[in-house]
Amino acid sequence: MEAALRSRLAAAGQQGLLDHAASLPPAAARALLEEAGQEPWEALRQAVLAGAPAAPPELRPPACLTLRRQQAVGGLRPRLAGLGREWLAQGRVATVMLAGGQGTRLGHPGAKGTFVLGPRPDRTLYAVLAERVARASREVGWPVPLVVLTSPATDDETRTALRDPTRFGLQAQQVEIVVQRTLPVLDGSGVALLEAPGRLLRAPDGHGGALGALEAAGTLARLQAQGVQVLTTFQVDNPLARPLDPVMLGWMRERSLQVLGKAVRRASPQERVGMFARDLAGRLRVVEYTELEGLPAASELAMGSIALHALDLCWLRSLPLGDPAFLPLHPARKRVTALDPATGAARTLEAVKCERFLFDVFPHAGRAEVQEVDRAREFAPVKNASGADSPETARALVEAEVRRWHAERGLPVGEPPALEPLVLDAQ
Ligand code: UD2
Repeated sequence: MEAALRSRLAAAGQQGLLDHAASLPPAAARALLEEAGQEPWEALRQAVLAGAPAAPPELRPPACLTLRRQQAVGGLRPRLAGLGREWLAQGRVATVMLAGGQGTRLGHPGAKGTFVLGPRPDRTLYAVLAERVARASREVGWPVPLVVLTSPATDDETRTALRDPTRFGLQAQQVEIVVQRTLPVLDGSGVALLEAPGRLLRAPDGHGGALGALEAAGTLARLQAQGVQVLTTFQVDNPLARPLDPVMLGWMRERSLQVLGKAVRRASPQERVGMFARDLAGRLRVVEYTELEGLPAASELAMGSIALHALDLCWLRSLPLGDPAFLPLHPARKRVTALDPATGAARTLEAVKCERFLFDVFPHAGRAEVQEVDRAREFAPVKNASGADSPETARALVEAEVRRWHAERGLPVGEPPALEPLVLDAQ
């Protein structure tokens, strides 16, 4: 085995790893080679050297369902909301919160879900979103399963924050935490980096890794056995996310869709959102904002993904989720601190982490649509420490929505308004 592995690693440009292993005590060398033997070095190196998978050049803007405009048509929204609430009440829906990312841009130490959005000190992103799932569950009379995807970088803190789900109004067994895998980080020439002697430098494998992790953990099979038909996915960094939106679920049900993605009109060509598009075969896809450059149709694409998707679980499980090569690798440059094996000292350098994206399953769906939503009501990203998509802009958006929500119901609102969970609504 070892000879074959050594020649495979050498052929994949990892001779440096072999040289480093030779400098280690035998047990450490064996452990390192055993770990290295599990990794897709050829695909990683290809991603680093060739860049992201090229999007088809003939992409066109997708047709969009804009329920806001249609709500006057015979009360479509309330009817869909009724269908969605029925599915929720029947236990047909589960939701996955994506919380494995390293919130580097926010400058928040640790798991982004523990970031306090305020105004009260207990208003963390985890609290605001977990309470929203709890409130919606109470409204429909069913404890909707909440799966939280973490990575080794966020798992401990997340388990601590969510150790007692009843604090957020959830039932004890309503929350499941699943850890995604990681992938080796490479330098710009595709060579593996070390975190410490005998230890590869690694980073989370992208939220596309959620699917393989959920399948491997048996979560998808268990949910399906419980009668769940739709999995919605949302991000921990959007305090206005409505993962159990009955209108979205009703449309999914009405149209027997396999995928429904929520979108907002992109605010500017620079807005950091993936863009929905259809290829010539009519398949829906999202082109990430980091990969739009040079795309002929880029300027025509208007609908940006807010990373809130509904996925048909039976269809999802028909895909080869367990095959690591199923979803393409997307390289992203990132400054890291790695060990210089030659000197044994730490060095900071521009490296490449490779991720898989959840939305790369969209082109495999025969029936996939896009629902345009109202940005002010559903999208308040917390990405950067200041400026656009910052805690300040997000807080202002959430407060405005909480005021609007109370005003629509003729309810008084506290000052400053508590970021109380925005519950299910069809407005
Ligand atoms: C994401 C979307 C972008 C747009 C935007 C809206 C992707 C790749 N890009 O941009 O198209 O929808 O959000 O705000 O989705 N995460 C994990 N595991 C990982 C990596 C990320 O769980 O290995 C989570 C992370 O915790 C966060 C979300 O995925 O909740 C997206 O994080 P990101 O930084 O990868 O993507 P971003 O915010 O640049």
